[in-house]
Amino acid sequence: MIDLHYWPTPNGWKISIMLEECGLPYRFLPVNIGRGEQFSPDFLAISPNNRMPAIVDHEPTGGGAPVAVFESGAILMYLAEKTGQFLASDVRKRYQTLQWLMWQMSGLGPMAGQNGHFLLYAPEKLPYAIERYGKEVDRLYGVLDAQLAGTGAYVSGSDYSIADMAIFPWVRTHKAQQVDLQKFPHVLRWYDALFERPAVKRGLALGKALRVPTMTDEARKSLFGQTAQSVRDRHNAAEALNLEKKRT
Ligand SMILES: N[C@@H](CCC(=O)N[C@@H](CS)C(=O)NCC(=O)O)C(=O)O
Repeated sequence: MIDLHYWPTPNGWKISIMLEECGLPYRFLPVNIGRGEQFSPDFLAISPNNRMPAIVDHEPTGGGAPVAVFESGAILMYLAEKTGQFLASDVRKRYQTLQWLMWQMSGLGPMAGQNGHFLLYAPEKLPYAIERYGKEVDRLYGVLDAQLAGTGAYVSGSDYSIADMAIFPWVRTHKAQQVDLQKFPHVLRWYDALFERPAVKRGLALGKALRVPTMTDEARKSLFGQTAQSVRDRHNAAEALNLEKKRT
């Protein structure tokens, strides 16, 4: 059984979609990031970056102790290796997929994340930040469109892969990102096709009822007030708690 520590957001959907695609049994453990549950000592022991998603595989290949993985890209690779699905073993195909997975992890995800932040959540409208991230997201959609025009099918070639599963949930946020998909016909064709996949629908539905559409003050404080000092404070608090537990 796999524990999925998850909240219904683009990075979470990558893994709920992959688990549904693979047909692996899993247990959904909500991490309400608006309420600060990502800072609980138990979760930090699995995901020290205080971000979800994370998984714990209680039946790893080859047996032995459970395996915990954080970072959605690493989780997708782990599950692909475990199941032998959605990541080819042929070296050329494998690295086609892995390079587009890294493109999502280092490019589309962070840039769209910042774009969304300055468009939707920043207390003031900052034209420079909005233009900077808006242009970069536009450029990245241009790159994706050209790639999909070339393959005529999926992002890394003729086979559906973990790269598609990483990119799709972020493209799902295109409206909030103020991206007009009509400008990117190959992305639109690919996006519509993926939306029809039953496993994608099930992955997107996981925890849907828990999703809060508006940013509350509590969530804003939990998500946007983090510094190195808040990380240190939490480590110290967890250590103090451990010492206390050992003493009693
Ligand atoms: N690079 C990480 C990013 C994960 C991430 O940013 N998760 C967000 C929700 S989409 C989160 O857990 N935020 C909690 C916080 O900011 O404290 C991954 O891909 O797994």
